[in-house]
Amino acid sequence: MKRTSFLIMAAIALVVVSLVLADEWKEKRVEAVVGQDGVQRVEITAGSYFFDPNTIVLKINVPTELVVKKTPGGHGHNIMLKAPEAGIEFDQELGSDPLTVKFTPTKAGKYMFICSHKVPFSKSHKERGMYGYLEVVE
Ligand SMILES: [Cu+2]
Repeated sequence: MKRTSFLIMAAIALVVVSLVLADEWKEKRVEAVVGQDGVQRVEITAGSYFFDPNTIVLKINVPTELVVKKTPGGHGHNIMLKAPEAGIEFDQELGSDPLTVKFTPTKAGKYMFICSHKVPFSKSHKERGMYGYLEVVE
């Protein structure tokens, strides 16, 4: 009986540890606000291995600027999304200066952006949680 409860405790501990160590993705949602110049702007911070926010609601047919800042040091990252049918297409490396990605979304929908970096024999940055969504709404 004692041995059984020890095994159960060990199993529970293992689950807890693996949950803590898992690369988890939690939604951080933001709705773009249209500025006086008619442009909707959102600032995004990119780091190992996340985009913050990672769910961005955009209005359709409104010029958009995503200002992407990389956290200092650490790994190199990029931001990539290819949805030309929706007027959204970018693939740019992030440097120490903020990067401004400009486009006008023309089709409602949910589009995934990612960091496409990957080191051989290891998980890709996307697999580690470095992805997010643009939700284009009417
Ligand atoms: Cu990356």
